[in-house]
Amino acid sequence: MRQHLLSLFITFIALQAAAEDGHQLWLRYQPQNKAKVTCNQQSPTISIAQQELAAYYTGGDISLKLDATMSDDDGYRISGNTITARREAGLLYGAYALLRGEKNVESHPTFQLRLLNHWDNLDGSIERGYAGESIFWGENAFSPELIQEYARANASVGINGTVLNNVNASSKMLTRPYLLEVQRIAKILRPYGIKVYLSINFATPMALGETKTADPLNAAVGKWWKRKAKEIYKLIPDFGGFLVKANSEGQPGPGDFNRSHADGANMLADALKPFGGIIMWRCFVYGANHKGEDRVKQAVSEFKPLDGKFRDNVILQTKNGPLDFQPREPYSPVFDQIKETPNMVELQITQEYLGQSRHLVYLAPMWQEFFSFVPAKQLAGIAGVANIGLDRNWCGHHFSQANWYAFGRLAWNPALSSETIAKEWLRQTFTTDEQFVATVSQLMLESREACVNYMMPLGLHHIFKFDHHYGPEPDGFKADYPIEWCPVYYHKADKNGVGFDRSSKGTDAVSQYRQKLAQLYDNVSTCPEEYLLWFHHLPWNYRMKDGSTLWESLQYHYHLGVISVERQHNLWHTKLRHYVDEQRWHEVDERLEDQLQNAREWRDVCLGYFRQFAEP
Ligand code: GCV
Repeated sequence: MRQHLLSLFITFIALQAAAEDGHQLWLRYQPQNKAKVTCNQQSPTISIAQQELAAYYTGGDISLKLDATMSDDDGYRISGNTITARREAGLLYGAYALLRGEKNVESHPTFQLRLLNHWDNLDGSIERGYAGESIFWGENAFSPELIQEYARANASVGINGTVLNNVNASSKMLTRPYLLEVQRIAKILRPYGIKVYLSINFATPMALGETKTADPLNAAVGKWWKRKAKEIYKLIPDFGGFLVKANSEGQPGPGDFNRSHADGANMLADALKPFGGIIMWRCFVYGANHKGEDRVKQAVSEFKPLDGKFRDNVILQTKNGPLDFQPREPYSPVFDQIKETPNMVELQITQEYLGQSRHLVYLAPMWQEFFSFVPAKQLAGIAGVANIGLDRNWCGHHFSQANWYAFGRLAWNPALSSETIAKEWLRQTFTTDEQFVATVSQLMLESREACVNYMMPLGLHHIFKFDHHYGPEPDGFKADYPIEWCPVYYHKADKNGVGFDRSSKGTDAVSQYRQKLAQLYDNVSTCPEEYLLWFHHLPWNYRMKDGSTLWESLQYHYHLGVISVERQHNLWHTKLRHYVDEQRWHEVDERLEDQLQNAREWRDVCLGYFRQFAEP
């Protein structure tokens, strides 16, 4: 009996050791301890680069060199067994690049600001988080080891900044106990080349009862922020700056005191300027000053008149699309209209509107679509709303890790193809078997279009279930919603047709786009079909380019979306099984099954709803 128990115990331990829970992300180097790594200087960052290479590099000894003649950014050069960089962080990025397999290259980041935005609340919950609670805040948070692993993962893909809290920010964030926490986090992230930033509540001094108002032009308010900046920089000398959501979805802002976004941003910018900090001011505003105006036009209406009126340490941060992280949107015309103020783009890694952590949707193709319209060189930075939580595998779905990885890689080089990134990630995360890599990368590349098809094809948008945004609710209408949250407001389906008329005959949102595109989108016969119902309201029997009617085409797309997921699930369930360890295979399989059911639900609910108008 004892013998039996012992052997059971040994089997249990062996299984535990083999259990593959995804926690290691794409960082699965095998210890080698073969390389001798030297450097012409020493620092905590350089030590990390040395340790990583000494432990895992297999190709011989390495020398690291700081070289002041290289261009002043985070770039690196790998030449034979030498990594050269201008900055220490560059040596670290070069080390990870070498471990990833890069050889004889010189590489420089396109964006100088490559930031994650965490929508983490101080109680540990995460707004639109689908992978457990916050790694930074709340009862279970703050494990220095975990934060170090997070830092390492980010550094391995070149992310150099992180906003630690939700843009719907608590005023408590800037109180002493929390700032001390920020200091502890910053200390762990610093050697990995990662700066910390905070989201702030614009009314903080007033909310804490330390000023009577939060009016940005009030002298006491300005002074309060200057004092606060001094306090922050004393604790965290390399603090990055503030991210601000103001006068948006109920958040306070300068508008509450009849001041403009520029007044608000500039007051904060002045407070951080002496310390080198920046203000990232979000353009995600609607409702407040523009009631009744098409929501997708409101950011340009609000910010264009202020263009050029911001201090030089203010950057406007705008979501990729003008609405809200839909599976497909045309790009935001803010990027065409704001010319005198630096812009940065906010992408959403967490899949709020793309199946959350239940669906396998690889987002790189969506982000590249954005860059095909908005050249990266026009942008001062890039931010990604993180999909990271306390779940053992960090992101909920094993494949959601690919979106974190892809965000970092594209933030470094937006010209990398989605396919290259997918393959890189697969080889590091699962196996280098080329059959597996070819099949799964193809599956990943098709996954976003599949999602658009089974959720909202042909330019449909925002027909999600209220609030949680997971399933379909095309009939969603409650008089007490803000109208901009009602699906019926967006699809406008009735017996005469479907779609939102944003052409020059409708809300004229098309006119916010640069000339050529404005014309292209305005004219129904030249408008790309993937944006058709975004820009036009059309009869059900409208003829599509392939000769089918709009109604037939809509049905075709919904079915196609479901068929794609069926195929993906089949592949994973049968052909791909033997390439993947049991735990990860099983967890992905289970989620693909859920995804399939949810895709069918989207198809059936949406087509069922539209049918009553299309086939009365
Ligand atoms: C952080 C959408 C989301 C909100 C989010 C907001 C924003 O409305 O549903 O959860 O709030 O965007 O980006 O500020």
